[in-house]
Amino acid sequence: MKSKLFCFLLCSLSLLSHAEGTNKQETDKTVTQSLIQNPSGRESTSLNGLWSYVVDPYENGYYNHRYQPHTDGYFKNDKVKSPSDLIEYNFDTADKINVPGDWNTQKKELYLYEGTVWYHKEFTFQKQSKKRYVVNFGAVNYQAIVYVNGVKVGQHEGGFTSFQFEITDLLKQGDNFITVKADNRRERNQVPTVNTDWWNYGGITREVSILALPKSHLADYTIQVAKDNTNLITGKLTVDGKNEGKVTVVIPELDIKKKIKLSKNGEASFSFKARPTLWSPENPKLYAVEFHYNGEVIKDTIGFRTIETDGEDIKLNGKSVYLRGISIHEESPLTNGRAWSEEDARLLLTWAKELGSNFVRLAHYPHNENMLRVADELGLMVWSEIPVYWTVLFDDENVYNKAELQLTEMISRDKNRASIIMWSMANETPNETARLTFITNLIKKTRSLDDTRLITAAMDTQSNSKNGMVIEDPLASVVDIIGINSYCGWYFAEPETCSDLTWESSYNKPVIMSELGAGALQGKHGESNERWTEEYQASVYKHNLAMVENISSLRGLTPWILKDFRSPRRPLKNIQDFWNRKGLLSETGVKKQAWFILHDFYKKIEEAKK
Ligand code: GCB
Repeated sequence: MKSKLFCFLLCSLSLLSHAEGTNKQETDKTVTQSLIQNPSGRESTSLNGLWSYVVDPYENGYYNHRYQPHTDGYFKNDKVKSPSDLIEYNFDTADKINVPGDWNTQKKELYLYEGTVWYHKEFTFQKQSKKRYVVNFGAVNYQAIVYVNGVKVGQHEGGFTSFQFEITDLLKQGDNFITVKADNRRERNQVPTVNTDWWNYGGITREVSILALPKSHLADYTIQVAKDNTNLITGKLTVDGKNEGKVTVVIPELDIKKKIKLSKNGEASFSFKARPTLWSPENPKLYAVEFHYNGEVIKDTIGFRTIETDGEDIKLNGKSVYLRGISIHEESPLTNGRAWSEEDARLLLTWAKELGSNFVRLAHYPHNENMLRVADELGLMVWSEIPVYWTVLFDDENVYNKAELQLTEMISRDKNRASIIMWSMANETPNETARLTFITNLIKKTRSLDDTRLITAAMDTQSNSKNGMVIEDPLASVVDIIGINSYCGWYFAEPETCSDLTWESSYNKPVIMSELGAGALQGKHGESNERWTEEYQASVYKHNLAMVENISSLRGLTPWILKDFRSPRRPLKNIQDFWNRKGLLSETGVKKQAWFILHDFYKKIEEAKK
């Protein structure tokens, strides 16, 4: 297994060297890898805190005047040694910026900036000879090239997933430096593509740490109850390094201590009997689970549950559930920008609970790990999604590879979170053949990585026949749960007409109304037919909620959206000012009238269940 991690390192390096001399757009191929599972459960050194930064709109620190990569770019961290030296950057005197954190909301002048920023941090490190070291980035939006002590260790593309590089040989005893070229330029062949409806926050937006691992370590594990038998706990183990024999899995509360023998190549599948209390929103039971291997004890907290569909029903632990959901972007009033911390996660998800939710749609990209861990703890079921949004280039193989990489990294990081019940492949994609092939391939990949969760996509294409709406996007036939985004009363029709709008589905699958909503500026009042007033938004909710009650295959909804969020598509002065105003809460968390309408609706549903 040693080869896996090293391959990642080497493959990245070889891709980089291949990339040199070519134009940036051609360097897109990235390597799929399985991540070191549970970085926060490992011995680690945090690199969070203040980093120096240099803004580099022309990528001067990377390319020379012939647009060839420099061999002595900013990553070399060269210093003036004699007064005649010409060096046009200096990380020692450069301004500082917080990591994690987007640059847009930390630096006024970078609010709308899109391009390269160099991040640099110097740190002292005590290396132990028996350890291997891996640098773990929670996320960098969108492209990152990472250098340790002036040497490239790899590159990563995709703004919302973790990535890691082994740096054992590059780390020094004592003084070290790490440099990251972060580039959030939007390009047509990216995932997402150039146009979205959210802010393109740039930078090192999630935590950074160096993991200290035994030479041979348990790189990856999966643990869950068997799909068809909740008295059986099953899993998989993957060791990286020399096979040291056995991994011990301990679940103290269930009196479990199992020694699992590894195969020659350092892998094992296991299953043993146990009777865990199952995880659910009513009782989000989590167990402390430990993995002991080669001197390392990895601690995790794991919930056990099953999820399946049965005709038009969604069944959690064998019982039908109705998903009282809400959509959420990864933005918090605590940061005023991209959210990343446990506090941010707790604030957002506590609001969702207060609303009466048992389910959240984490739109439109994989959120930070704290969101999933807090969702596990609070008992919120989760829809987790990759940014295959609107019109990515569906007929471009490279773009497919990028989407598949993000999907793989999302599943690799989060497969042990009980809260996640469905993976979403895409949002509002056009009904075209290339699109269907692209998403069908993503679905195949998902099922090969995780056949225990459900697959969904939010769809956009419904025909408005004489009798109402008909779900007829062919994507509906390849997913397990049909997500429908529909803005009756906002993008089409008068709000009052929505109550009577009918929906037809011929798929015998559960349907979730994955978006509905309307914009309102918190504190703006008027008649219920006046756009942007709280009354208008409340009226849209009232009539849409009447509509959803009549959709027989509907098993839940995730209205758009918990909180106002930044979007450059929303310039209307004194109303939007670059905020999408469809939040039930203002950007600072003040409730609008529609909040109470949805809250009462969810209360009614919950009470009807009793
Ligand atoms: C949608 C998109 C979402 C937008 C929303 C809107 O259909 O899925 O990303 O933000 O509509 O506000 O228009």
